[in-house]
Amino acid sequence: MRIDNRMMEQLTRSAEMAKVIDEWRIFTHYDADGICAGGILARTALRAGKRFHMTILRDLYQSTIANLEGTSDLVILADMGSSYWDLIKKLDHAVVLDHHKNDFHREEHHINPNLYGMDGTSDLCGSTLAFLFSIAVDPANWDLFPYAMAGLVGDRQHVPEIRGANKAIFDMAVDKGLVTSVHGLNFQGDRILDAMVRSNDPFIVGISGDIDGARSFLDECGVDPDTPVNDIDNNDDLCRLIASRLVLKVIEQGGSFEGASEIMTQKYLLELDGGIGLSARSLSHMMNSSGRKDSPSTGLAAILGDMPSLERCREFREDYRDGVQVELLDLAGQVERMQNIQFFENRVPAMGGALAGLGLEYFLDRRAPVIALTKAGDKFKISSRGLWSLVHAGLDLSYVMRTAGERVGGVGGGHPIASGATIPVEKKQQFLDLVDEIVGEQLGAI
Ligand SMILES: [Mn+2]
Repeated sequence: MRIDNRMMEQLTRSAEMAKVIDEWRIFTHYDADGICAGGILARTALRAGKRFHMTILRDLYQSTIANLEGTSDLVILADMGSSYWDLIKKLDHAVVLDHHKNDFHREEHHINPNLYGMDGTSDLCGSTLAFLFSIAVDPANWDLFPYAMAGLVGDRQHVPEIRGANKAIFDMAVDKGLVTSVHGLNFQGDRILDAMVRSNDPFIVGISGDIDGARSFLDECGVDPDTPVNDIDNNDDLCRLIASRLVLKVIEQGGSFEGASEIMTQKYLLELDGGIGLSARSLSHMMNSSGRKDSPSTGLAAILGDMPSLERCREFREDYRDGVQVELLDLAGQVERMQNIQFFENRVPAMGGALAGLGLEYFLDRRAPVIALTKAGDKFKISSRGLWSLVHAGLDLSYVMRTAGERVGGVGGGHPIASGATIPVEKKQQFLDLVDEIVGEQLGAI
């Protein structure tokens, strides 16, 4: 697939506008995709001799845009902005590089794959779109591709395979030697035992968070627990033996097709500045964790080449991974079932989406989307997650969250498979009832 020509022409026109403005105000989202998009834009700005100011946001509010009124700076919104396009377009110089669904039509400087016949859920993410903008500013920015790749993996657009415009960019990056792909076990870490025990994705009951269980599993496979993960990846027979037994375990624990397919994976190996080798997944997790630990600027600094920040992101990642695991081990007992959905009250801020997604993929009822509610002051922050099998059956969580959110005086939106909302705390039950009803309509339940 080629990248849509009209979109590329628009990116070029937006890049031309950007090149003549010296001050760039960049807004981006605090997840891995957003931070990577922001990092790519920051480096693009620096290389073009611009001053930039970056704001990394959990949510974009109308007031943020209202405050920009009258500025002569270039305003770039990455991984967000489409929903406020009617306000943003009134600014003198603004570019939106978003991939979330919206109700607008194509207009100058509003760049969103959904407006160009592509699917923003799978074909292009915030960071691959920011990357296209970056190479439209200067083709020498191709070397920033590793960050686009990490963002793509962060938004899970590599599952079940890299598609659409992402694929076109990826293929070119492979040709340029900017990424190497290797098939192997989907465990991150040096030694197999530690990598399996700490793994949340795949989450394998009796192995994840269970060192004795993992040890005896490896024993049954005849594998030394200290074997480097790389050595197993390089040994086809051993790799297949372990993988086939793990797939069986995931199926036995009620895991989804997506979950079972996570055991073996395509690993995308990147090389960062200073010759640092990392997998796209590790880099994306590091960026994601810096955001979740309320320090997305550390992730940004790492992308700008600061080595201590990269190290700090690695620590954030370990902490976050362990924290998610503690919650996952306890999740099954907390989930409540309604007719068409299941939900839980999440205890740890910024973990709701991850827990909902992982729980659904690996051990919760695969027939019902999962809603995580996290209390924040007088609001609930809602994260909802589905599976592709549910989306193919008609589920559109973007519509569900927007509609149910608005009906109880909140806001919501996102992607069909993963979406969010913010609602007044006292509307919890009304909101859940609405979500249950709309999901039931979508999935054709009685
Ligand atoms: Mn994104």
